[in-house]
Amino acid sequence: MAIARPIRVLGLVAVGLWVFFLYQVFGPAKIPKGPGDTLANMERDPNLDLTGEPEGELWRADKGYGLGAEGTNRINATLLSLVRNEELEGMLQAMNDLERTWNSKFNYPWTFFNDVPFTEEFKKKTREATKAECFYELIPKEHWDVPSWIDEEIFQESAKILKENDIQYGSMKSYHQMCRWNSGLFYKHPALEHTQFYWRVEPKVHFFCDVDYDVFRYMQDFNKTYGFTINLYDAPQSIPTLWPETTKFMAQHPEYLHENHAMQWLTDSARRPEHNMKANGYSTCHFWSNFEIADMSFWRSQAYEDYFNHLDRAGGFFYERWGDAPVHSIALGLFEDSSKIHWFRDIGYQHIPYFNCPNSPKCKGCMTGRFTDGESWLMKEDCRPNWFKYVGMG
Ligand SMILES: Nc1nc2c(ncn2[C@@H]2O[C@H](COP(=O)(O)OP(=O)(O)O)[C@@H](O)[C@H]2O)c(=O)[nH]1
Ligand SMILES: [Mg+2]
Repeated sequence: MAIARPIRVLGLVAVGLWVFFLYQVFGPAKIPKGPGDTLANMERDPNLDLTGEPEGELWRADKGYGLGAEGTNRINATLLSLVRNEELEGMLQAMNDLERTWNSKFNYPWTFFNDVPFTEEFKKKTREATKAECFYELIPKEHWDVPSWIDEEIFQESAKILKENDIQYGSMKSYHQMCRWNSGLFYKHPALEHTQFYWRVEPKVHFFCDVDYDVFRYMQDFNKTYGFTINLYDAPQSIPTLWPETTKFMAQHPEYLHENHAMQWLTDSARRPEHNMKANGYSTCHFWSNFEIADMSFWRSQAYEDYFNHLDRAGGFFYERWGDAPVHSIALGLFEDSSKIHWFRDIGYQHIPYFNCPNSPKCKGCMTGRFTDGESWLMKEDCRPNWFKYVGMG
């Protein structure tokens, strides 16, 4: 009996679909190429879980946080921004976000730093964006200038290599100066001599969640040295000799290694082996330092002073593009008790193109659990899973 053609076609399609189904179920297991390669390979983001304030007794803004002398509960801390006059609009936007969500309740001062004097317009507009005190500081030449031992010709040659490797800002000298200043000099500015804690704020960043406790008091009371929101992989070509220099330094100073270090996080090679290989033994994982809430006593310690001087002499701030983020992170991972490093999961934050966006009724304007609003391949830049794995979510 002849079967009508449409029925034959339908039958063939049905058989084809059945074979495809069986192959999906019983076929070879799919090997993920790496974390974040596809959206399906992402681990569950802890930001999807309901997030509240940190546990323990917190200081509220109901008393002791008034302006000036009334602010008896404020501790020795400042909001801190290195910024250019041309970035005024972005600075105002970041200030408005942080004032709205936090500082209008606690009135911590703002300290602005620049390598050239701030304009009157910059001072006027930023003063208008806060009730708190504002300070405007010029960076001393000897802190900003390229050090005498850096050779201009080698710098220019190195800049070409960085460019070939697509390292952003590689040939922009001021970017190298900025990274060096943020690594080892900002806390030596005379204006910060009597200040212990800071919260670093960059122009154009966003804050999304109401924070109703004194974050600096939290750091102090719970014995925290460093607070972060985002943890990333770095471009290995920007730091090929940072880890080798670090291991040289550690061989000279084994006494600086803290017994509760985060070496496994620093040297992990399981998650992104090629990164570890190209960075010569460093995972490249780092706290993204455009956000940092930290105790400057750590940077002022002998261990960090010696480490920074070693790196500074090695020249990689200019001949490579060592960032303050990996430098700070390596030092913290080696010299500090890792339980003193805190993930501020409750502070909603964005610096293009990454977010920390918790699941909390206190947050508005970001999508819960979203890590990036850029291309999906950026997902693999997330190193938080390794921090959580080796150290935890404290
Ligand atoms: N005063 C001053 N600030 C700078 C300079 N270069 C960078 N910054 C600041 O350093 C921070 C990081 O620079 P940014 O351009 O945001 O770098 P990115 O975040 O790595 O893309 C920002 O707060 C900038 O305002 C500079 O030459 N002078
Ligand atoms: Mg920036």
